[in-house]
Amino acid sequence: MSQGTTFTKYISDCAKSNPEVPASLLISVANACKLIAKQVEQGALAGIIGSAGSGNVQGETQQKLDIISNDILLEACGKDMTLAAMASEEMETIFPANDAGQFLLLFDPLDGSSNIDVNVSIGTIFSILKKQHQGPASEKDFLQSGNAQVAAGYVVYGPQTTLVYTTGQGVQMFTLDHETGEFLLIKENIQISADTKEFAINMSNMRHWDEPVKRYVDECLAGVEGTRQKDFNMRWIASMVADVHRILCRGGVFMYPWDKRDPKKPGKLRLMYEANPMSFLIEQAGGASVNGKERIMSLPSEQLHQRVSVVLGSKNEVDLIQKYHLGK
Ligand code: P6P
Repeated sequence: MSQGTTFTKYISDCAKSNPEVPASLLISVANACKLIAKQVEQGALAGIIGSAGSGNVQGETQQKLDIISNDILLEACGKDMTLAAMASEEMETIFPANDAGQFLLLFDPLDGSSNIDVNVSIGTIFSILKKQHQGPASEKDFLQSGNAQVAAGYVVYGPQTTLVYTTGQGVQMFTLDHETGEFLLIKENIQISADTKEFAINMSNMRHWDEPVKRYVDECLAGVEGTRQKDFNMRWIASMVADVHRILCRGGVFMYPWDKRDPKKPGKLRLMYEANPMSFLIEQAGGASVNGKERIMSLPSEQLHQRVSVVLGSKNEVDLIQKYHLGK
């Protein structure tokens, strides 16, 4: 389809040839994100910067915009008759929508919110599953592996407000035209280069990493004089959406690995509404996504807010890191 096609037309046309596509729900999510973008752009002008003075189920301090974004998604998507229930990083349990709905929506309403106060890119991450039975949805219905996702994506609120999604037919990218209020197609079937010279990890945690991660990063830092025989660049935005968007645009590898600070915690990021949706996008774009040893999208889902170690991006780099984790 041609550049400039609206998201609504694009996804509606896709749904005509593939009834599995949750078109109505994707449009509801996109419309909610337009409203979130308006709030994010206002920032201090709307008095919505800073902490809400409450904590979420993760034990993290909620920013005012976390709650505003969550409420916008509940309100906008709750009216969608195809949606059975929602789950969010900001809510302990599920939020019922329409008992007759066939889809389940999971989201991190505003990922990277520590960047809100300093005007650095943040984003909304979403994942859509199918309800596997008739009638009201329960929390158990959400506990499906990443392979079961029927759609996933994010909206990054940065210099542009850009929506990236997949329904398993490749990865498409749309940018919000503030004149018309429409997301317009800018790129189809995005593919990530298998090799890269750019890695993203929070280097301040180096002393806590497991050996395979330390080995990989040390080899990157050794540059052209080392075993990799090339120099690497490092980026860390502390906003997964922004780091993943960069990787979809120019390749790279993103790591938030398990570390020794809290050995019982498998990782910082959440499987259901961060790692699974981003892994779907990355794999659809020809990349790879593992928890170190295993493919993330094949992992069983045991709890709504379970955490996972994440290594994703350019396939050859992820394969090398996985090899190190497997002791090869
Ligand atoms: P750190 C944001 O809070 C987030 O969940 C991801 O978006 C981001 O990649 C990571 O945490 C940043 O974590 O420990 O570097 O602040």
